[in-house]
Amino acid sequence: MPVADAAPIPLGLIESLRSARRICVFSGAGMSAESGVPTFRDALTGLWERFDAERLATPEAFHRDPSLVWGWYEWRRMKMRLAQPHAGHRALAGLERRAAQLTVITQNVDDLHERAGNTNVLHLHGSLEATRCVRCAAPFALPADIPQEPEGGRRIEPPRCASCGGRVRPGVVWFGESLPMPILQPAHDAAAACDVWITVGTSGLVYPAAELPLVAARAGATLVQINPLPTPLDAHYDHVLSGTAAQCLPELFAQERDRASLQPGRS
Ligand code: BV8
Ligand code: ZN
Repeated sequence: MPVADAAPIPLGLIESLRSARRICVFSGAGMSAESGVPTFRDALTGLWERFDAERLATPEAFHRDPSLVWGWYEWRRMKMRLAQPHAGHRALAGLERRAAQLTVITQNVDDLHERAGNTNVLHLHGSLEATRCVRCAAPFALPADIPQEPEGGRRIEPPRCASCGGRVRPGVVWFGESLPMPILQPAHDAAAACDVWITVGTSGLVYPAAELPLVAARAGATLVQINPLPTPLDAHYDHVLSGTAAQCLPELFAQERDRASLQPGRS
C-alpha cells in the first residue's frame, strides 16, 4: 500500500495530547496489518477467496460448514501467532506507562496490543484464543503450539467439548451476535469520558463499534484518525493523519514527548 509521507503533526494536536488526562485508542485490522496479520478483508485467500467475510464470520456459516469456518480461524490464528507487535503497538504501550489513563478499545481478535505491553485493552469482538463450546459455552483450551496450516488453508473439523460433546467455536463475536455488555459498556463509558480519541486502522463500517468515535465526539473529545486511506467517518475528526499505524503512532508520541520535555513539570 503506497503510503503518503505523513504530514507534520499539528501543534494543536500535540497540545491536546499533552494536556489530556484520559486517552482512548480505537483500533481495527489496519493496526495489525504491518505485523503481517491480514486485515479482515485480506483474510479471504485460498480456500476462502470466494467467500464474503461478513458471511463467513457468522453462526449460520459455522452451522452450515463447521470445518470450513474452523479451518479459516485456525489459519488466522497461525498468522496471529507468527506475527510480532510493531513500533505502533510499542508506542501505545509506552503511552500507557506515561499517560494518566489510556484505554485501548479494539475490534481486533489478535493479542498484539497485550503482547506489546498494553494492559487496559477492551476486545469488542472477542479473541481468537478464547475458544468455547457452541452448546454449553464451556471454555476449551487450545494446544499451546502454533497451528501449522497450509498457506491456502484447509478444512478442519472443530474439536469437541469434553463435557457435552458439542463443537468448539472461536471466542469471537460473529455478525448477527451481540457484543458482550461487560466489554461494550466500559468501552462506551471510556469514549464518553476521554479528552483525546485516536482511531487507528479501521474502515469504520461495522456497528455498533463504529458508533464509539461519535460518542467521544459528542462528549467534546479531540478526535484523531490514523489511516493511509480516507474513511467514511473522516469528516467527524479534528485531525486526520494520512499514514500507517507503525509510522504515525511513534511519530505522534515522540513529538508529544519532545514537546513535553520542553515544558517544565511534565515527564
Ligand atoms: C450486532 C470478529 C446486535 C469476527 C467482527 C447498523 C447499521 C448497519 C449494520 C448493522 C448495524 N447494527 C448491526 C449491524 C449488523 C452488523 C454490521 O455492522 N454489519 C456491517 C458490515 C454493515 N453488526 C453486527 O452484526 C454486530 N452485532 O449488531 O448484534 C444485532 C444482532 C442482530 C441484528 C441486528 C443487531 C457484530 C459485529 C462484529 C462482527 N465481528 N470480528 C472475526 O474477526 O472473524 S467484525 C470484523 O470486521 C473486525 O472485528 C472489524 O470490526 C471489522 C473489519 O473492519 P476493520 O477492522 O476496519 O478492517 P477493514 O479490513 O475493513 O479495514 C482496514 C482499515 O485499515 C482500512 O481503512 C485501511 O485503509 C486501514 N489500513 C490498512 N493498513 C493500515 C491501515 N491503517 C493504518 N495502518 C496500516 N498499516
Ligand atoms: Zn459443551
